[in-house]
Amino acid sequence: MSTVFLRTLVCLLLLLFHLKLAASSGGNDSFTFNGFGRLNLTFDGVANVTSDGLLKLTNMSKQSKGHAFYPTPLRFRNLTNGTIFSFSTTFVFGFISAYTNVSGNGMTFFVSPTEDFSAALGSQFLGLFNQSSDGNSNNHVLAIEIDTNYNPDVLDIDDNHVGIDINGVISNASHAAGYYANDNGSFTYLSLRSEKAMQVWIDYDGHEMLLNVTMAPIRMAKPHKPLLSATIDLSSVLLSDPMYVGFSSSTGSFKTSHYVLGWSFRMNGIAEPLDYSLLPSLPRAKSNDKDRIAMVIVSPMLSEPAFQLTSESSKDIGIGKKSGRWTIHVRAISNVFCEFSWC
Ligand SMILES: [Ca+2]
Ligand SMILES: [Ca+2]
Repeated sequence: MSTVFLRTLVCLLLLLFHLKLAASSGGNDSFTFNGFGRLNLTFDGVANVTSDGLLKLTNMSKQSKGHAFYPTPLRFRNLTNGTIFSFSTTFVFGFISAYTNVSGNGMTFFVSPTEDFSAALGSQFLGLFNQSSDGNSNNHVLAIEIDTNYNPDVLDIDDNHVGIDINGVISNASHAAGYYANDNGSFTYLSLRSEKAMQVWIDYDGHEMLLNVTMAPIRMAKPHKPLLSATIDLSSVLLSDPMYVGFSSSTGSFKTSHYVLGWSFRMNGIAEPLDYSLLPSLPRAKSNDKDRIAMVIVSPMLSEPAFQLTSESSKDIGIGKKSGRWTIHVRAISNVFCEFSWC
């Protein structure tokens, strides 16, 4: 009798499992997280959820990467006619750096066929790619990057931008972080290093093949004009098989924590607005704990340095005499050192 009962129970559980899969493949998936619980997401690398419900993608360690995924892969393609569904997502994020004036490297929202990013690198690759895989059309990855490090090797426009990435970190389109005012269209620059929470909206119109990315400070209504707007046929990027949605983040030389406070997603519709009153707060780093990476302006007329530089590591920035010449070295980008010398 108990064996029959157990078999019945197993059959029921299998039926429920298949019903869940069917629900996740019907093109109507949606979810909203106003703050996170550990069971809301799956994690990789240093990513985790804090006790107060913050998704913490990186944790103030250098050369790190973290990923968080919605546990169930979602179907982005209409199997009847092969087109890509419209979708929309919004999230609130914020970065906390160990330094007063730099952070790095950034984070992405991504759609990927795999949860396995073990071969991906941090730093400018944002935990999604490496030197070999970057730009490969077989990646089938769409990412929206929020980037705080200027990496000229991957054609970054500056050290404070948002980009649309297809299969690699050389962006198809990118723009300095900020928003356009609804009344007069003027552009307001937003510093990603401000340690203030900000919101991003990503909307893809499958019929128009139009991808819009919009951002604003938290609690501001979504601006009418997107920050980025690009016509992209995602049918060559997103696969027929269900794909994972989530966030990646990486650090390089600068110790930074990258946080997500809330996240909403909807296939074939507008993502449910986040409830700001329910979101956890972005932690504040104590300013007197911070190191300062100085901007260095060197005058060749000086015979001795007339300023004091401090850094958490003499490897990042240093000053001294080399072959009788005063020399400043700055590790500005990953392991690239810049040296300035004068007599
Ligand atoms: Ca970068
Ligand atoms: Ca970039």
